[in-house]
Amino acid sequence: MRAYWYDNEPGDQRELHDSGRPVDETHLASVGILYWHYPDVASVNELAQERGYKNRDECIVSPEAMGAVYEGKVKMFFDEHLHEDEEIRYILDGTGFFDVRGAEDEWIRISVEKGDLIVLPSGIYHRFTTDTKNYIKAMRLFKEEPQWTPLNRGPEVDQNPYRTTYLETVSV
Ligand code: KMT
Ligand code: NI
Repeated sequence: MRAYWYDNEPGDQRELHDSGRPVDETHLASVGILYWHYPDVASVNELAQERGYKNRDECIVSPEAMGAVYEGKVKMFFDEHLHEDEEIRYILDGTGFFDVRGAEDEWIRISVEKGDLIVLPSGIYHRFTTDTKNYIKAMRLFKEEPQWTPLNRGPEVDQNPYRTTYLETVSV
């Protein structure tokens, strides 16, 4: 895992877009991001138990696994959105980027690889993309039934109670 400020330059979302300015663990913690590097699934099982995650699935994002819909899916994952639940991903193989909004609404790019586990708090605006290798396999953890409701950023979602509650946790 490595985090840095996104450069906001045009170009393929799958490129690094590294501004050269790192984001440290303290800043990530201040916006509610948690992460660990777990060598195997036993540690994931412990975390899932502690946080009350009953369900999980695995998804592969790659042209081989998705065929013709791959490019469209990658664009969809990259639409800025939030969820009313935490988003937990454990990277089983491959690499990719989670972009999250920092304390002043600028993009932070979090580069993830095999063994990384990331927790995005409910209400944080974020997006996901594969990188130029076009392959990631991730475990998605869910508290209850697998569900995935991205709420895309807009005036209405800005007023969502999970969003406003989240903002209270990051304001100083
Ligand atoms: C997400 O949250 O955008 C995804 O789950 C994408 C696939 S998992 C890396
Ligand atoms: Ni999401």
